[in-house]
Amino acid sequence: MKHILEKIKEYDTIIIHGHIRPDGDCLGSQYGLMNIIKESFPNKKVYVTGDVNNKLEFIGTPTIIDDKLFKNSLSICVDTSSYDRLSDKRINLSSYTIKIDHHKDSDKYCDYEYIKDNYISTTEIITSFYLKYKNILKMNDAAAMCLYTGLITDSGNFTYNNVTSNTFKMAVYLSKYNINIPEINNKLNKESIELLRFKGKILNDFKVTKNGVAYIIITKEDLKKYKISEEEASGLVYLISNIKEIYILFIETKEGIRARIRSKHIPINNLAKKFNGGGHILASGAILKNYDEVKELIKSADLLLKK
Ligand SMILES: [Mn+2]
Repeated sequence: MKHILEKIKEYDTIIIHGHIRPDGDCLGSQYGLMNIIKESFPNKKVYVTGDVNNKLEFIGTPTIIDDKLFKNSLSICVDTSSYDRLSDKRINLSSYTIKIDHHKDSDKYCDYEYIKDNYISTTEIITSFYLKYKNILKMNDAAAMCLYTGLITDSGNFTYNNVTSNTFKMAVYLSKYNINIPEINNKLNKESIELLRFKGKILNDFKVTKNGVAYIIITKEDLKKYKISEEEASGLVYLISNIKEIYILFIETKEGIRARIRSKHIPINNLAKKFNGGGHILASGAILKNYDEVKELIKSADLLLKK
């Protein structure tokens, strides 16, 4: 951690990268860290680069920055386990690269990597980093709001596996700042009529296998018909979470059929790996080439539950 602080001190330009389809933890980490660095070192130039998530624009809206800004800069990649998942991949243009992440099986692609896979969110790591060096670093309300948002989104409001006393400690600390907790919740939970109707469709159409894998397949036509974005639809895997042990959402995307695999107790990361995917023990994903692979994945998941 000391090394990260030293590198932040050393560089005048710092660029913060995140992953494709950024979530609350990704953007919360990007903007949380940006605000801490700006508040602590007002003369440094700090940029957030990468993809936008319209629903989370209250955290911040990244823009793709110019190539020339990378000259003599430090790139920090947050919440992004592999180079492929980076939304802005130009880290080779920077002089030095650091990764801060909480994913298991994080691939090495930076000069220095700080990985804590027992932390619920990357914002938990960044908050801990701040607290460790709070004699040097400064927090502000904006940073606290961003970091808190990552904490609640990646932890399912403090209900998931890997929520620890440290997670709560960080939440207690961040809540001392002027952040509007009900308002963050309102913004995260806001939904359109279309989305609500689409949820109805999922609840009607999901299937359950013999041994108890609940799954739903969402096609491109479904998205079009209900006027739902891929992003919104893929976030709905939780809708079928309370029926059975393993639950999967399949969604047709440009890259292929994306599978979001979730489990309550049985590890499913190896199942995802079998299909060239990966992720956490109880929350993994893969991109499938066709519906034969979809069938195969469902069958493999079903076998995991066979008594
Ligand atoms: Mn995360």
